[in-house]
Amino acid sequence: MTTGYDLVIRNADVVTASERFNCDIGVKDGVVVALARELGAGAREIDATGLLALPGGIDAHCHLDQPMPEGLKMADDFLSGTRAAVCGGTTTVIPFAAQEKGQSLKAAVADYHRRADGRAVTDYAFHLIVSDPTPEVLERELPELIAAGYTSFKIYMTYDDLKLSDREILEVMDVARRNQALVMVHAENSDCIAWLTDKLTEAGKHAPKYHALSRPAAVEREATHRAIAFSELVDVPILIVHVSGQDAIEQIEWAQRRGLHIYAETCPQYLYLTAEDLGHEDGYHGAKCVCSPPPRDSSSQKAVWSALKRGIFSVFSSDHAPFSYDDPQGKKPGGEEVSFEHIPNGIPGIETRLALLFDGVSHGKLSLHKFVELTSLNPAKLYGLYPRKGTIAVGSDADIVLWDPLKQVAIANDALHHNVDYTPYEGRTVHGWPKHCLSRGELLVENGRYLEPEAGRGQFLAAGKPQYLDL
Ligand code: DUC
Ligand code: ZN
Ligand code: ZN
Repeated sequence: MTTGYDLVIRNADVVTASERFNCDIGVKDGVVVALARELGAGAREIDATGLLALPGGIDAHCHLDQPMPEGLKMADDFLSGTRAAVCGGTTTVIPFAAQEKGQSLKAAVADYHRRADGRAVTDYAFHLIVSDPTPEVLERELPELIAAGYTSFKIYMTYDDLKLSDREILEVMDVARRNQALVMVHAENSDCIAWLTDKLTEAGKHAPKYHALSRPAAVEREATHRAIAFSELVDVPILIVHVSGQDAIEQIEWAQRRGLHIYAETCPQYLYLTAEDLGHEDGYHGAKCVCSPPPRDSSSQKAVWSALKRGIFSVFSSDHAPFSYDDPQGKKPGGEEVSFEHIPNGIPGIETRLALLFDGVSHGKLSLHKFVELTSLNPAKLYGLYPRKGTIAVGSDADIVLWDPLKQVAIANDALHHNVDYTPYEGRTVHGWPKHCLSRGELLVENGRYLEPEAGRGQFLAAGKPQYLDL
């Protein structure tokens, strides 16, 4: 029996994806070493009476300090982004090391490490973004990077500077199959978007609301179906990211019923925002909610809640893509209110992700176990971090969040810790909020107050191979 704990959390109501039990949690050297009643004394003790002890959240889709095209800059780097993450109950982030066309993938990874090192306060792994699958990338760089702990990569079916042709998508998926990596797909049809955008702008339609009309559900549905077909042809599991609503969900359910390994992710914006939030003919404030795919309508919101509950989605991420509103490098490029197709895509959400989903638990839309599965266990498994991350168990990192399930919080940007000048959820009240947050046994947030941990304490996590989930 271990004695002399660094930390003991007393009377914790521990909840994992499958269990709920009341006990003390003993922590030594950053790792959970005991789960039992009446543990011996710890050098430090936390009383968790009345709180829920959940595994730290894993935000498996967020963008931090990602290099941007000329003139644009993300508002959050690894310090402000992980600070906001931990204040919202997230203890591991997985942002993207993005390859520019013409750039070596390894150079992109090295550059991204320089951005994270000395800055992150939570642990982090990297996904790759493959935008230029040259023979060198496919045959040498990707297999070597996968072996070195970068076991997931995102590909785009849209955006001129990122998109791959159908042939290139097949080649990348084939590398994933041969090396057991997971391909994440941004599924929107590029030519449809370009055609619709031209029609809208030629008709003088430039307001942010037209962003949604340039990327209707059919655009996402078609690309989702095509990605599924490619996955079937190559015989490799894939994960469709940021699924926005009913149409794409139907495609994914259809594939899952056929026994295909099609995983899916959704995000808070598809539960809480609609296309109406992109505004009306006049005004530019709707730019705050411009993201892709765009938010849909209230019936799609219901479909997303239902698919979360039914296990169609495996992962719930923020897709935090931080551009400030009043910022010439953000939502007003060059200081201008620009036509919708030039507004940088993405909304902030790294700190509010978990509380927004937890509110669904508080209102009986989702079980607490499903919450843990979607926000911690499944991303840990799919992205090769389990069992170090994703659960509370002997031997796992002591990434533990003590939630106050009864606390009501009216979300206000002034109280958030990111570096963005707005939140799309301003004024929305949620039930349940993280009270204390520990990363590897170190208290980073106490009573909701950020304790200013040392920048750079976060460790890089070399990811293992994906552990595929039953669907
Ligand atoms: N895709 C993302 O994954 N994030 C932000 C914008 C986008 O198109
Ligand atoms: Zn995307
Ligand atoms: Zn994203």
